[in-house]
Amino acid sequence: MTATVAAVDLGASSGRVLLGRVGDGKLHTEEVHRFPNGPVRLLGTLHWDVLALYREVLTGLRLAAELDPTGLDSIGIDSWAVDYGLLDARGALLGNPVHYRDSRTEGSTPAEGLYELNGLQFQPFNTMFQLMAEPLLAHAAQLLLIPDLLSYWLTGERGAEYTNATTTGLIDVRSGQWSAELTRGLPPGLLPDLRHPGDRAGTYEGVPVTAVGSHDTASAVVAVPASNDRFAYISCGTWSLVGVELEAPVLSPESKAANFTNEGGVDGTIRYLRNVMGLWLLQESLRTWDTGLEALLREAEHAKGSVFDPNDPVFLPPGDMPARIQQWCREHGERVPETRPEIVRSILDSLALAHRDAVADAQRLSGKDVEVVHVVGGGSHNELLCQLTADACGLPVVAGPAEATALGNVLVQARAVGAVHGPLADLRTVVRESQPLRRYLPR
Ligand code: LFR
Repeated sequence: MTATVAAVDLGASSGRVLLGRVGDGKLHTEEVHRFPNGPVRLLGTLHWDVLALYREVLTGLRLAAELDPTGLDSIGIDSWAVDYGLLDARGALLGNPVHYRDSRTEGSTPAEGLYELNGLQFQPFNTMFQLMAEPLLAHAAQLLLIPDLLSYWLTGERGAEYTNATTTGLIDVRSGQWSAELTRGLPPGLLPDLRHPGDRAGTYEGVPVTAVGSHDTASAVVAVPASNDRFAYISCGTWSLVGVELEAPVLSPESKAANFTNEGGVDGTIRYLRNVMGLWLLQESLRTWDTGLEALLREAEHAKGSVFDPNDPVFLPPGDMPARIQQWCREHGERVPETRPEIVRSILDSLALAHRDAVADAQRLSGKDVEVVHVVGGGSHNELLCQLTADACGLPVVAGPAEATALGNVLVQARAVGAVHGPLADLRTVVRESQPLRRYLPR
């Protein structure tokens, strides 16, 4: 059987809708719609433009349906994590969703014992901390994470997809259920019933909507083209999510101190990883300079870089990134990069070293040894970053696919409708055999 599915993949800087055809162990995808996404500041608060996103999703689904006259077999939606819309008792949206980079969660601190319960690295923007700063909470009947909200608008049905729900901080990492302890004090019924990747989430114009790994990183990890389980991955886009796939969480004090997270993956796996600030540093620099990347990357190859800590929280909010990087170097006695190529080189050198640290820590803390690092996502196109990462890790890097998130979304749908079978390893074989990949050896 061959299936044709539409994958909606929303990233922090762009969204896309892909048409995927899967059958006979082959995967073919075609991008049918792409649109920009980004924060909108409104009366001092940073929001997403969620209605514009919904309109783009509808446009993309219409274009996908036009390309496939026999009718889509399924639709699946993923996006970045942690952010949500609140609904009132009638199901209407209460206020426009707030962006996780908004300053309302500045100064959050994790309670004692939290890591042992939810297994999550501390990030000030995790949903549970946003809820502590949420003025609309008292008026809310239900909370839907972004992909679940869009899915509700398409289908009229509500649920909480598990992989994304694990990023709220409110799921018990051992049971995989909403934690009674962590959700105490929230309005009763706020959190919808969980559904899992592969579950039916309703229908849109007669087409089944399938829950996928609706956390984009969960979908990306599905499409890592690994040939055995001794791999680390870097899902490299706005963030670099660096880690390994495990069967059980690691909740040791060392793991907590190293700020490693245990996020829920597809098929009950654990995404044991660290958030590294990622290409956000570069995106915000280019936005500040109002310039493109290509020429700068070529110049950066021969430029001198300085090393800064990309995970310093000063880099989290939007704003003048080059100035913050220079300021960081000045304050920490590092040579201050002056030219644009030097700043770009500093970003890439610093990310490569942060990738190395995370790959090394993931192995040390989990006891899992890896022989290859897979770089997936848009960052896999950045040749200099891939080479620097291979050099820093002292391991071969396999780069691609750039659209791993959308491919993971497609494959989980295809499996749900019976066009592909088997465990994640089998889905990964389909990716490996259908996608161009590039290998970088450490120098
Ligand atoms: C990547 C990502 C990360 C998450 C961050 C915020 O797009 O989903 O996994 O930590 O965005 O939601």
